[in-house]
Amino acid sequence: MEQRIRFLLSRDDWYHQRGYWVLASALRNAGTEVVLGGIQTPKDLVETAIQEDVDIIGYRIMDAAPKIIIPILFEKMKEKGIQDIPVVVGGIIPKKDEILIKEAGVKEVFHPYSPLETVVERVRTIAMEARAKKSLRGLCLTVWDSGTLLTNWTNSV
Ligand code: B12
Repeated sequence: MEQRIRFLLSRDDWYHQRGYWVLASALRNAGTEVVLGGIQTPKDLVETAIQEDVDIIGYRIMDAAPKIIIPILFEKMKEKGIQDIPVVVGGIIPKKDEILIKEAGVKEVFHPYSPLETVVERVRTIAMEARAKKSLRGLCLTVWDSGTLLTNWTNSV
């Protein structure tokens, strides 16, 4: 049976809850397992991602400065060795910040009025791609363990 995608959804503010719940139910209706992180700092978010073994991290940013909070998130992810988990961001993201955070590694940024179906489809595609890469990497390591050298293939993953 196909394992369901595990999506960690967190947010930065208390007031703008509606989009958080709307998104959570849309993803859940599409067959995604949504881990509700609630309001989390990057540090807490990383701990939750590890404990819940998620495939993708979603951060809803309504109040914070994305260009400050996202580099902190990536730094914490790297410290804990989970930098391969894709991160998607939505909310109030100024255009200048969008460019910076995408350069830093954010896979996708969603703005107000993005059609929910588009958001859900994109999130699921990104998570599936990351999962496929992860399992291929596991396979490469297994081959390596059994003594066969497949360096070129491993490096291309
Ligand atoms: C409704 C609303 C409120 C409600 C929230 C009610 C609730 N329970 O959620 C209330 C009245 C509480 C509120 C309060 C405030 N608000 Co207000 N609010 C809005 C408003 C009009 C709509 C937000 C909304 O719910 N949209 C509907 C949801 C479904 O859509 P969404 O959030 O845009 O999400 C979509 C995408 O962005 C994406 N998405 C969003 N997040 C994520 C996350 C991930 C991981 C993914 C994949 C996708 C994704 O998916 C959704 C699908 O389309 C926006 C304006 C706007 N057009 O966005 C202002 C807005 C967000 N608010 C704003 C402000 C300033 C405030 C206040 C500070 C105002 C004040 N001075 O008191 C306060 C907050 C108080 C505080 N101390 O922080 C500003 C934010 C400005 C900024 N950050 O730069 C906005 C943009 C209004 C404006 N033009 O100035 N607000």
